[in-house]
Amino acid sequence: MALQAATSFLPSALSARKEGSVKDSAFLGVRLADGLKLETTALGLRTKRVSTSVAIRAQTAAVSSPSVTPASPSGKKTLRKGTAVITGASSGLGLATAKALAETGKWHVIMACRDFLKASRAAKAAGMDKDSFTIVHLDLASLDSVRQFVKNVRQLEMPIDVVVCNAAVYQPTAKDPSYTADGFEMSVGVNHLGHFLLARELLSDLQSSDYPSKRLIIVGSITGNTNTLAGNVPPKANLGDLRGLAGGLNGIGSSVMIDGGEFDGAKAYKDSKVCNMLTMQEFHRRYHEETGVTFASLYPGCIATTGLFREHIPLFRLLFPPFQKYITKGYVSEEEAGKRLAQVVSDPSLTKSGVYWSWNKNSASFENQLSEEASDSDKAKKLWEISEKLVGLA
Ligand code: LMG
Ligand code: NDP
Ligand code: PMR
Repeated sequence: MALQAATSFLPSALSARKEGSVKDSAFLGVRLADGLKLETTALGLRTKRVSTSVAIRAQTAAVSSPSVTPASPSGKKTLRKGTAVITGASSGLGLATAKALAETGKWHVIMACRDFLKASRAAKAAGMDKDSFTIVHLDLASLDSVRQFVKNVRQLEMPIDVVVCNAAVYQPTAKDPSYTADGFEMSVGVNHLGHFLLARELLSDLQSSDYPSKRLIIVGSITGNTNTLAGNVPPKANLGDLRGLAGGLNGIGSSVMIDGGEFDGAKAYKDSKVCNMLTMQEFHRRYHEETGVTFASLYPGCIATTGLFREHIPLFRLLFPPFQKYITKGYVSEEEAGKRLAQVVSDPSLTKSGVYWSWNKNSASFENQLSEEASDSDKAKKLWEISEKLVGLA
């Protein structure tokens, strides 16, 4: 029996909080399947169409499959559907990966997104089957939202087989820092600290999954690796002795930059990617043997057309794709990058833990070398311990 996970979120109010109303109506093509067990969850959602924060009453229906591997009519064992949580699946790499996995028919994707309407429209525009995904609200710029997400996702009563920490913000033109709800500089707060808490919380769920290959993937990048040309374009990543992070990255009595320096949005992003790659390795060292979970990171190629560059100047956005296509030749389409990340999620040959995957010119995967800083195990340990304190785990 395949996983029957037809789920929907049906907003009954887009204005004020409106409790208790359950409508069996389609929303943006996502319909609640008949005859399924209903569970109701209130999810706080942010939308770009309305200026104030709104709460959307959402209904979720989920039927989870038995966890044993069932037999097909032919007598052959078939694998149940896997469930993969992907953060930032409303655009770019996350969306392309969700689509690639959903299209196989072997995966149900939990799209962990901060903007429900955007995610819903994006899934529809990508042609994803409405039964192949569930959107659950997650704003990584708030630790409360991360904790609430973990509760909500557990209420779905689906196994969690793979978690992909993909979402990110990049603020190359910001003159001044902005902050998460908990007062951390935004890039490191969202890209690293929000994901750090999420991954730590969901590790037990991964551990209890009976899926043959359970994976936690944290998306990295070449630009955080100073052993490459791209990683040497200023400003370069550098975590220093982590003094700014230890001080809380809040700009009050401590720097907003991990190394204690002046705010630089491009550097903060690259630093956050180093944190992502160090965190993956520290997870591997601490938990691979004990849990059997595969921990991996990757550089999917330069996906020069995604929303990541939305805050860059228009001239950059115009020139960057042709520059990457014709000069560096590092360009990949969103579709190709999505297939690459989908491989790291599901390919039976990519089960090795602690690896930073990259792809060569023929689109073949290989284990890549990280820079000295991004493979520094002492720094990874220190980063882990400070991050634990900042997100309230220690
Ligand atoms: C910063 O500027 C901004 O200040 C910051 O706000 C933020 O936006 C940040 O990373 C984002 O960028 C970066 C700036 C400075 O780079 C530029 O964008 C300037 C562009 C200059 C154009 C040069 C001509 C290139 C060819 C023309 C193609 C036309 C298309 C242009 C498309 C533009 C999009 C990119 O960068 C510089 O200072 C320039 C010097 C960069 C050289 C870096 C290379 C260092 C090499 C060091 C060798 C390392 C050796 C490692 C080897 C490892 C081997 C294993
Ligand atoms: P996009 O901007 O297209 O996607 C980023 C996603 O993150 C969006 O879905 C965005 O949501 C989401 N997001 C941002 N902030 C939050 C938040 N506070 N809470 C929840 N979700 C959030 O960029 P990419 O697809 O390019 O980036 C995806 C990953 O790929 C990143 O980790 C990036 O570092 C990495 N990467 C990208 C490369 C590239 O060339 N583009 C190269 C190497 C790595 P929303 O849609 O609501 O804005
Ligand atoms: Mg870079 C040699 C190849 C190469 C590759 C693979 C990338 C990837 N870049 C390369 C080279 C260069 N870039 C060179 C020579 C320059 C100077 C002209 C250059 C510049 C540049 C800028 C200004 N590149 C950039 C920026 C950005 O703002 C992007 C960035 O740093 O975002 C953090 C970026 C990127 N270059 C890449 C990749 C993958 C990015 C963006 C995405 C990321 O790391 O997530």
